Amino acid sequence: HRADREGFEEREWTYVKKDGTTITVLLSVTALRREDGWLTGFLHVANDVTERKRAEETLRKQSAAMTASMDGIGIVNDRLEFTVVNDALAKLYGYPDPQSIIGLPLNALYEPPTYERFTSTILPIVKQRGRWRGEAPGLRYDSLTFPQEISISAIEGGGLVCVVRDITERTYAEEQIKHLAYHDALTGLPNRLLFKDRLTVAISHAQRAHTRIAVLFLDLDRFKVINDSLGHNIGDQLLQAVAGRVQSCVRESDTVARLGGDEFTILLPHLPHAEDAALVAQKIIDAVRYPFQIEGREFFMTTSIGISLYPDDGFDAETLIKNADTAMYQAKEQGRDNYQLFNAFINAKALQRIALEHGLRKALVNQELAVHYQPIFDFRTGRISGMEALLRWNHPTLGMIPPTVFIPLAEAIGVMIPVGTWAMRVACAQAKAWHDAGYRSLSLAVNLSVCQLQQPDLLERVEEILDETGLPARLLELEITESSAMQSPETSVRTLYELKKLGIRISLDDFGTGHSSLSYLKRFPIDTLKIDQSFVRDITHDPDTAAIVTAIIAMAHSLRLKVIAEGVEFTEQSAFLKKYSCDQMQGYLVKAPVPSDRFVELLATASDEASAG
Ligand SMILES: Nc1nc2c(ncn2[C@@H]2O[C@H](COP(=O)(O)OP(=O)(O)OP(=O)(O)O)[C@@H](O)[C@H]2O)c(=O)[nH]1
Ligand SMILES: [Mg+2]
Repeated sequence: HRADREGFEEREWTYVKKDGTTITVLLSVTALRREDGWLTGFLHVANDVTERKRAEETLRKQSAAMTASMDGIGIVNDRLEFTVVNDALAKLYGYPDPQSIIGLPLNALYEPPTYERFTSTILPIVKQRGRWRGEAPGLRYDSLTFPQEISISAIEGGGLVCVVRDITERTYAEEQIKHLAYHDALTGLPNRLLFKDRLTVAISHAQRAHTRIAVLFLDLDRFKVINDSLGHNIGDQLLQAVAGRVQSCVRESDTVARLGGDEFTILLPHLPHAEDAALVAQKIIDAVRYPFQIEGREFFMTTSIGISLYPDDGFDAETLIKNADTAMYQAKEQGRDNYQLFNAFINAKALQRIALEHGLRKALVNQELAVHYQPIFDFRTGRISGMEALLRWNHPTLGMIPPTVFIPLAEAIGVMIPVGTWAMRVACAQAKAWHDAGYRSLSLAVNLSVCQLQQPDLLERVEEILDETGLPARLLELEITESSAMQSPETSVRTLYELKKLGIRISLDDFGTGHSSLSYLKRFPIDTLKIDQSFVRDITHDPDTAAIVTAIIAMAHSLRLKVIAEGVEFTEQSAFLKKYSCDQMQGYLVKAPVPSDRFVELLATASDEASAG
C-alpha cells in the first residue's frame, strides 16, 4: 500500500457489473493516522468515472484523427479566430506550425475579395443550413494563393469547423484537359469550340452595348498544292507560320482560331466602324503575301477572307461563322487573294429590313417560330413553380433573331396579333399537357404586346384559347409592360379587369424602367410585379440599387403583390433576393429558356441547382 507510505493513493479500477457492462471507478485511499503517526485505518472513496473516461477517450481519438488527417482542419470561434488547427492546415498554408495560426482571424488566410464572399454569402448560408461546401482560393503565408475545396460546418454552441483540401493538382489537370478540348494541337490557337464560346460572349456584350462585331473567315489559297508536292510536314510548318502572322495583325483582345485544315477564323469584338473589319482583312492579306522561310526555302502564299458582321449579318455565333464562310467562297470566286463582305448581298439596312419583314410574314406558315419556356423558381418552396413562355424566331439565313428585334418589327407591320395569339395557344396547350402529366400547380406566364392589349376582341380570344386547351384560368398569368398599358390607359384598365374576371392573373413586366410606376400600380388590377433585370444585375454591388430593390419588394408586399426578379445570374443575387423576401426569380441561375421537350427534365434538376447555391 502506497497510501501506507505516502498517506494517499488514487487508482482507477475497471469492474464488470452483473449485467456484463464495465464501469470505471476512481478509487482514492487516504491513510488515517493518529497525531503520533500511528496508523489507525484507511479512508476509501470510490467514484464512478465511466462517463468521463468515455468522453476523454472520444476526445483523444478525435484529436488523433485530426492530427492524422490529410485535410487541413481548423476551428474558429464566434469572432472568426482560429482556436484549433491541425498540422495539415498549417502545412497547406505554409505556416511553420499550427501554433502560428491559432489566434489569427479567418481573413488572414484569404484575400479580401474571397473573404468578402465568405462574410456576404457563404457564412449566411452556413448559419441558415448549418453547412457549405465549395471552392475558394486560400492565401498562403508566402502570399501565394492556391485553389482549395473547403467545407464549413457550424458547431453547436458557436464556432465553425473548416475542412480544407488543396486542389491544385486537380485544377491543373482540369485546366490541361480544358486546354486540350479548346485548342488546336498544331498551332496552339483556340479551336472552333472556344471560338464559338468567345463569339457568343462577345455577342451578348455587343447586344447590351449596341456595338458591332466582325467575324473573319480565312482560307489559304491552293494550299493543297504545297501539301501534295512538298508533304504534310512543310504544310504543317506553314500553317504554324500563318497562325503567327495572322495573330501579329490583330490586337490582344481579338481571337484568332484554327477551325481545321487551312481554315482560320478571327473575332474582332470591338469594332467602332464596319469598315475597320475590311482594314484588318486587308492587313492580313498583305501580311500573308510576304514570303515564308521554312527549312531554308522561301514560300509564297495568299489567302481569301470572308467577313460577317453582328448584328447586320446574323445574331448568333453559328450564323455569323456560316455567313463569313459564305463570303469567303465569294472571295475565292472573285479570283482569290481578296476579301468580301457577306452583306454585299443584303447590302443596305433598308433591304435587310424588307427581307426581315418579308420573312416575318411567312415565319408562322414556315414554322420558323417557336415558344421556349423559362422556369420560374419559388424561394419559399425551393421548387420550380411555373414558366414564362418566350417567342423565338429561327430565321433560315440570319439564325436566331432576338425578340427585342422582331417583336417591334412584328408590331410595326401588323403581324403581332396573329403571332401573339399563336404563341398563347401553343403555350396554353403545352401548360395543360404538363398539368395533366402531374405538374398540377405549374403556372404559365405569357407576354401581351401593345397591339394585343389594344386588340378589341382580346377577351374573346383568350377565353377561346382557355376553352380550347382546357388550361385552368388560374394557372395563366398575362404579362403587360408599363409602357404598353400607358398607350391607352382607359381601355387597358377595362380589358385587364375583364381578364381578371375570368380568373387570370396579371403581372407588370420590367417594373422600374418606366416613369409613373407607382400611380399605375393603384389603377391597374395587378397581381405580380416583375423587377427588371437591369436592377438585379446591380443589387450586389450598388447600394442604391439594393435599396431600390428592397423598397420595391416591401412596397409590393404591402399592396399584397407577389414579386418576381428577372435576369438572376449569380448565387449572390439570389441570396440577396431571398434575404429580402422576394417571392420568385427567373434567370440563367435557374435556367435559360428551353424548348418544351427539355423543360420537363429541368423540373427535376433545376430546383436542386438553384437552391444548392
Ligand atoms: N499540312 C496539313 N495540311 C492539312 C491539314 N488539315 C488539312 N490539310 C490540307 O489542307 C488542304 C485544304 O485544302 P482546301 O482549302 O480545300 O483547298 P486549297 O488547295 O487550299 O484551295 P482553295 O482553298 O480553294 O484555294 C487539303 O489539302 C488538306 O489535306 C493539316 O493539319 N496539316
Ligand atoms: Mg484552302
